[in-house]
Amino acid sequence: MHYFRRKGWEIAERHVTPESVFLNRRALLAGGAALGAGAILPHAAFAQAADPSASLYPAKLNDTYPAGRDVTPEKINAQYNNFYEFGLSKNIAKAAEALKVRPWTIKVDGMVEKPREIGIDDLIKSVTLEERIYRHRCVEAWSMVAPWTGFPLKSLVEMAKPLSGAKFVRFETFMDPKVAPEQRGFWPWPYVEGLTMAEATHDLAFMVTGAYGKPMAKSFGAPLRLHTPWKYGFKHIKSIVRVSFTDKRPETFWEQSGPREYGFWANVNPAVPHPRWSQATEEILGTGERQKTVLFNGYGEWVADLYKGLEKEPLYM
Ligand SMILES: Nc1nc2c(c(=O)[nH]1)N[C@H]1C(S)=C(S)[C@@H](COP(=O)(O)O)O[C@H]1N2
Ligand SMILES: [Mo]
Repeated sequence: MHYFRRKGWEIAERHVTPESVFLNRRALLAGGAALGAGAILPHAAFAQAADPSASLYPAKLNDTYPAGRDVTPEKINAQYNNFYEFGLSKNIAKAAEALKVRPWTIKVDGMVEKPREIGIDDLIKSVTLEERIYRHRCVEAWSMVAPWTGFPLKSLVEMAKPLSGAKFVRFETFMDPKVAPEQRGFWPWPYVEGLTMAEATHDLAFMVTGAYGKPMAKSFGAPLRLHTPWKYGFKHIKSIVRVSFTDKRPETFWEQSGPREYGFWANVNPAVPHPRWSQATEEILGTGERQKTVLFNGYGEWVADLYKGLEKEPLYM
């Protein structure tokens, strides 16, 4: 565990990142020997039938929000993921194959007219899929550009018919320690994220079902993940099984794990450093090059108004 002596941004080993260093360090402090010891189940045992939604891809490109940068090659992106349920390295694609993504049901509950459960394929059929090319900025100071396929989160919100008192949307990832080895450890699983209603109904907030013109790989968070490109990557919760409407701000996985380092808002801001590293620049995944980080990850003209009157909130952690 030599890397604990280094600072986050000095880490040379590609498989040890600030977020996972954080999880690891806390595990060691607590004597959590179980972390990282999970067995990876044999890949072939989980071979599955073809994805029933496959014929809906590729979908038409919506270019309202130009990425302005090159798409990260699929080969690079699909081998460099944060999905801590399956391990603390970036190299979890094989382990994530253990996740069974059909049948898959999403519970929609809380402050809604009528709580319900909806199968992923019924959900996909009830919307119009489109492609959007989004920039993605991880809090660990790397970035990529991905061609996602999906639908605006606001269509799901409309479908859910939230009550007028609902102020937040809470998202939850699957919980299955038999499949996801890290969920056998003591972290506050399942992974939870949240948005305000204003954020969730903003046209940029996107529910992702596919990537690179086909149903997305499990490592990307199949069959349903969130992408809010003006926020740090940890907001973009993967493999969602529950969407709840509430009048209380959800306590997220990262707020519970490290409240001094990771907050609810998590808007990208180069001027506000993470407590352990600078956010001024980012490494462009797959290139070895760095570029300057931009406020709201460059989406400010569309989202800055969401935060008027909230200046006292810790909007950038
Ligand atoms: N359930 C779940 N969702 C998650 C994560 C995770 O560990 N578990 N990691 C987050 C982080 S830190 C990032 S940067 C992105 C990574 O998405 P990618 O693997 O598609 O690049 O997923 C986010 N969503
Ligand atoms: Mo991240």
